[in-house]
Amino acid sequence: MKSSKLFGISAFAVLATIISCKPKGTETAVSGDAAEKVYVAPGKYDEIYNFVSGGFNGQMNVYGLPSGRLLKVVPIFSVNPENGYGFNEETKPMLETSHGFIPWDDQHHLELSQTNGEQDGRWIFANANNTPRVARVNLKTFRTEEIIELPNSAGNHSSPFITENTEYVVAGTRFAVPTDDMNGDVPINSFKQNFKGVISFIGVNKDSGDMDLRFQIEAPGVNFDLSHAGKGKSHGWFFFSCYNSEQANSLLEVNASQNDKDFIMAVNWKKAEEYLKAGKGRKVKTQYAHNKFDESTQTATSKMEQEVTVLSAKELKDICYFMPTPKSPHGCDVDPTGEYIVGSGKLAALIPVHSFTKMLKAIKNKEFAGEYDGIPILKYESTLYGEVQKPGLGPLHTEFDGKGNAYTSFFVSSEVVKWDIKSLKVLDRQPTFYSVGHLMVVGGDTKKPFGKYLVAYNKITKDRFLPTGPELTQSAQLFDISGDKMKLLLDFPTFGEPHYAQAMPASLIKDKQLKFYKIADNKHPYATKGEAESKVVRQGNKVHVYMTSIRSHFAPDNIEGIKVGDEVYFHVTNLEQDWDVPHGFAIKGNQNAELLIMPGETCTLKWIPKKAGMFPMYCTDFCSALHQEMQGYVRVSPAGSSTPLTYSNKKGQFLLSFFFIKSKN
Ligand code: CUK
Ligand code: CUA
Repeated sequence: MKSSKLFGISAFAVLATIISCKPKGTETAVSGDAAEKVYVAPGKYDEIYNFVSGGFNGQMNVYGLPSGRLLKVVPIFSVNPENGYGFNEETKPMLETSHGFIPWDDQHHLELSQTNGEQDGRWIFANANNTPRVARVNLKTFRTEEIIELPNSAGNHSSPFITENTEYVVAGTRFAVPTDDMNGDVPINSFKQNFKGVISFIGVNKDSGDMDLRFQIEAPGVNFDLSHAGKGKSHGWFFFSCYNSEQANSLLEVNASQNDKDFIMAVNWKKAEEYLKAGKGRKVKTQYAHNKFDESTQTATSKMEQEVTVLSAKELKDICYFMPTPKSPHGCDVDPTGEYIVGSGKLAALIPVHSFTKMLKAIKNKEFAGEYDGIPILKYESTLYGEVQKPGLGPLHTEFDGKGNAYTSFFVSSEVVKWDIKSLKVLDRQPTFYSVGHLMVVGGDTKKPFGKYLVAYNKITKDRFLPTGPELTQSAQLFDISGDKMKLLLDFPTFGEPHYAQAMPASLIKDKQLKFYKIADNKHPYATKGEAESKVVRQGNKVHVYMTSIRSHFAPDNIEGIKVGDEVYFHVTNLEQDWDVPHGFAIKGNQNAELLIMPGETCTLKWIPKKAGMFPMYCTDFCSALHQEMQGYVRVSPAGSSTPLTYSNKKGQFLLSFFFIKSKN
């Protein structure tokens, strides 16, 4: 903010800076009708769903816009005690990887599925940065349905971006590493010989959404940072920004900031598909987990895949091309027409815009400026459409409004800048509070942006919200971009660290939500479809409790004959057949989490009692006036004791368990 004169900030903003020694902003930046524009009256719905990445909490947060109201937190790469995700037996397999169970990750980018380059409201994809994975969340249930791990990768950052018909979810690796079929136990300073940057093309089944790792491309060892698919005329191509073309392996802050230009790598994936068909790939033996949640059994399974096909960019000369791009580019964004490819160089004092048409011509005419590790480098002038001059400091990301305008976030100068794609002229700039990372226009990376709102996701908020100890909330700022000038409307706090986000008109999915699971369709192997069927079954030291829940009791609600050393599985089926009537389940001392069981669903809590005694269990979700009555007891006897296995059904009778099955051992 201090360096405003450098960037030609409007007189208005300069004035605001002079008046206040500390940039206060809100009073000056927010116009009188802002409150009216974000006010959603009680009983009214928001206009937009905003899906915001949770960063290091591994979750996705769903907000309504323009109100900024938090609607839901969806666990993806995280365990969630609120609903048992990652803790109950059904969902534990979702977090399996080749490194074992991982209850956490760093979630940066979200991408909504598209048909013909427009949002279709079916799924949203999410990346895990640390242990490379891509997830698919179903937008009918707001549940994570599938997670696939990515081999030959590390730091899955330029991910998960999709092609215009969701043919592929694409993921580029941030850390170059030796591929899984090489010995990774090599000196770090052998980077240039041994380290590769691999990008993954994950196929998506049109109907089911099921993902499969179709192929990978092995590219030089640079750091792929972000990417976006071509669209329209550039459909069939994918663009990846990369930094560290210096191939430094230490003190990157200095050593990876030497070159004036790094690259955007253009990938001809249609061509790559041809090579794949022609059998040009090398089969790499590796291991990666593929986890799927089956809605009919309501249970996830984890499968370890063993092989992936890798195409070499170096050998297959015409699938990858480097476009020089100043300097350490971060965002890599393609405008709605597919013609303009915008690179945002973190250390660049301008924004380069490449032309897809010029790029094709340059490839055809071999306008090369040499090679980089076997990959042709196109001449900067040959692909460049033009540069936005003096836009701001530290450009990161660009989105589009579909009306010929681009919006770029500037981390260092802490602002959002609107510019004209054709003329490359800066049209407007607004300060953010403070240090914006990603920004998002509703539908802003599709062929048809909705274009009414822009949200800036800020890294620093000191002095904006009530303080909360050493760590302050991060935030989002909503702008109205319907007019010539952007107007700040609202600040709202966010969960975790927000990176990229997506948003779409609520009308796309609002009336397509699953209201409950049909009990008749429940194929869970331990489902109990009526109270009369509730029972307790001992198999050696394993005890399976087939339990039902309905307002306001469990069946059975008293169990005796559990012994120390038993493994008890509570398979609780929620018999309700109505919208938004979950029941909870918890038992004293259970070391995992509660269950939160949706109507018609079955969930399993594993419980290993450690000592003899009386263990109350109860429903954790206030489900009816008699919710507090929804409780029961489990009596635990010492190991080897002779307490018979009995349980009570609804009528209060105690039944001796006739389901004693001898342990196979
Ligand atoms: S990002 Cu991951 S460092 Cu700019 Cu997409 Cu925040
Ligand atoms: Cu069921 Cu409270």
